[in-house]
Parts: sequence; structure tokens; C-alpha cells
Amino acid sequence: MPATAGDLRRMQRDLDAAAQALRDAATILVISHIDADGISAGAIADITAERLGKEHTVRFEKKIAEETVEMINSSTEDVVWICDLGSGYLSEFDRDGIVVTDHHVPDPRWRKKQTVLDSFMGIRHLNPHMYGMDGSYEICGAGMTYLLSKAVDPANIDLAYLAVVGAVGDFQDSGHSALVSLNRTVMADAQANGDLVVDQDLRFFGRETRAINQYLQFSSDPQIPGLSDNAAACLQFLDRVGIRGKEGGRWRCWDDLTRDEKERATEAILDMMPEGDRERAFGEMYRFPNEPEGTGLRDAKEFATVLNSCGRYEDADTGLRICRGDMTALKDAERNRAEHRKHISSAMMYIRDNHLLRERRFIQWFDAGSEIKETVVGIVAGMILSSGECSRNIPIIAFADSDDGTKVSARADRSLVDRGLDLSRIMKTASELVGGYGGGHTVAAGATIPPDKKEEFLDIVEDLVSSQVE
Ligand SMILES: [Mn+2]
Repeated sequence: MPATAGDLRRMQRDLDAAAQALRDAATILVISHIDADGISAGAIADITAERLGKEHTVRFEKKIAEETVEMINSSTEDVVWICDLGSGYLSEFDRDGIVVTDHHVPDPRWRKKQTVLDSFMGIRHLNPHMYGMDGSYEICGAGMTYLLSKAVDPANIDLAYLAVVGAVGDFQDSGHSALVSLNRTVMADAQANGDLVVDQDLRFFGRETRAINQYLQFSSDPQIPGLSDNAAACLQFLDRVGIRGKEGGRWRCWDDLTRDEKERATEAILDMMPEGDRERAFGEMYRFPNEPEGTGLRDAKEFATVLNSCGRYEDADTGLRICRGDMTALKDAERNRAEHRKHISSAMMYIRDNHLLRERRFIQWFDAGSEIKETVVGIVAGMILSSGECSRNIPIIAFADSDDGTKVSARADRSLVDRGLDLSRIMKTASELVGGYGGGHTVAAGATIPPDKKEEFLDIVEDLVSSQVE
């Protein structure tokens, strides 16, 4: 649903008021989320506060837990600026001077409270949902944070590209194979400042850093029939289209190809795909020409992945340093990424060696216990599903222990979604029936449930899957 001119005017007025609150504060506490969107948002807020000359600190949080609410309510800073988080917890905050720049669905209880208490003005809540927009693709947390930063000072336009990293990190470009709506406004700022170039390209991951054979081999969402997961076929393909894989003994990456080579390969690849997948495989890709070459920071998807791997390993601060242009932080991030890969491959081995994957009629599942970090169990489930080692015709459900219960991750092949499967609804319904909570996307969703309810939960999920899929 598109925002009206009135919505946008109202948003600008609220942004300006929040900007004034930041200017008036002597001290600012920034709290942001640990994923790519949150880290970019945190960096934008950090730099904005710094440029204002404010005494400030940045903290990254996995979520707003009870302790986080307490910390926010009892903090002594004049303003607490919460980025890419917070909208779901507005009714929990009981202090003045809260600024929220988020895009998640707002807390319904807060609006009620707001209408009862006219004077409840302590929270400046900047969220696209409040202005007739959809926060799942029209703008992200870093985007809202950037809009506020720009309201503070138009010179902060040089931070717009970080909001593009956030949007791509949250897959806001997936649905249209391009950023749309307010994300496009942010994008235009980054372009105007010379920080962003928009390419029409294949949308697979790793065009800047992956060896081209692996770029093809690991292509996913959508897959390239015949090439994805088939190393030998990728080499043959390069031969067939007359592209040398190596140059001077080193593997070339996708971006090393000449324009002519790229065109030839792209055409051949799109030809191999079913019609319906081509639009997802090809579209806008975002490049940051001012980032150093070969760092993985010149491509928005790769930049976001670097930040995500920092966050997953509880090292969001390294991600923040990278966003701030500290290239020594890249070494730390690389170590993070290597650890990430090692953890994932050993996790897959653990599932395989211990035969943990169990098949039921309509679902398959495994319980990783505490062997796999809850932050990566979803990735592992997705990789098992696409590895060809299990059935693709039924969804996969994975359990892992977490601090506040059992974390559930569910993944499914897109063909099941085409047949009616909606994992988001299933996770929400099933988890609520056993006293938990959940949600997500149609192909990938998650939940948190009480540890002793796994069996019951699986029964419900299986029922729901069988009733959704024709
Ligand atoms: Mn986000």
C-alpha cells in the first residue's frame, strides 16, 4: 500500500521533531540489532551522534529482552535511540526521551495506551507502518535511521549507502529484484553522493569475492538447473561459453569478466532456467565503488554478509568498525567468517554422522540440542535441504537449545510454497498452541517454544503442513 503525500509529510514532521530531540540531548545511548540491518543502523546512529558532538555509546542486542527493557528504562542518558528494534515493545518503555527508528510491526498495545493517555509523548516512534508503508520491503531499520540522520543534518547523505546495505541485508530487494518505495529514495541519495552504482546483473551471491566456478556452483534462490551444486558441470559450462576460469593462475570472480563475457554467460544461464525463475535471478545489484577492491565490501550483498557473520558470532562491534571504514576490522571479520563456515560445516557433519535427521510423512526434522548455535541452525537446516541428502518434497524443521526455550527453524523448497505452503503461518500457529511464539516468511520461518513441547509441536506442524499443501 503506497504512502500518500500526507503520510510522507507527517513522517517528515516526526523525523524533524526527533532530530530536534537528538540535538537537545547532551548524552545519547544507541541500541541496535545484531544483524546486517541493525549494524548498519547502529553505525549511522553512531556517526550521527558523533558529528553532533554528543557523548554517546552504542550497544548491540540480539533482541529486546526483559533485561534490555530494564536497561533502557533505567539508563541515565538523555536520549535512548533504538534502531532496527523496539517497535514491538513500545508499551514496555516508561521513560521519556526514547527515539525508535525501526521497521518491524509495532506493538498493538502501545497505540491503545497512547489513545488513553494523551500526554504519552515520551516515545518518538519512526516506523514505516505508522505512515501507511510496509516495513518488510519499503524501508528497513537502517533506512529509517538514515532518514532521521538526514533530518539532523543533510550533510549525512554520505551515510545513505549504509542504509542500502541494511535493506539488502534484510532481503528487501528480493520481491522485486530491486529496492522500491522509500528504499529508492535512500538509494538515490547514495547515488547522488557518488557512493552507489546500480548494476543490472545476475543476483547470485559472491560476485566480487567468490571464484567464478564456485559462484555458479553455490548459486541458489533460484538455482541454476544443471549448475547449482554441480562442480564439474560449472567447469564444463565455462568451457562451453568460452570463458577462462583462471587468469595468471588465479581464479577469476564474476566481476572480473569482461562485459562481453558476462553477457554471454548471463544469457546462457538464464536460458537454463524456467521462465518463472528468471526475474528472481536477474535484476538490480548494488555496488559501492568507493570501498577498496577485493574486500567484499563493494557489493551490497557481500557487505551485508560480512556484517551478518560478525553479528552471528556476537561481534557486532567489528561490524560497526567496518561500517565506519576501519579496514583493520576486516581481518577480524574474516576470522569470524572462517569460524562461521567451520561451525556450519561441522554442524552438518554432526547431523549426518549421528543420523539425526528423522523423516515423518509430511515433515523431516532434527534436534541439534546445544551442538549447533541457535543463530546458525536455520542456515544449517537450509543447507541440508538444498544438499540433496534429504527429501526436498517436505519441509525441514530444526531444533536448537537457546536461553529462552527451544529455538525452531523451518525451511522449505520454493516448489512447496507454490503448492500452498506458508511456513510463517505454520510456525506462528503451532508455536502459539504450545505456549511459544513464531513467524517469518513463507519459505523460511522460526519459533521459540518450551523445551518439553517438541513432540506436540511437531504433531501440530505436520497436521498444518498436510492441510496446506495440495
Ligand atoms: Mn531490520
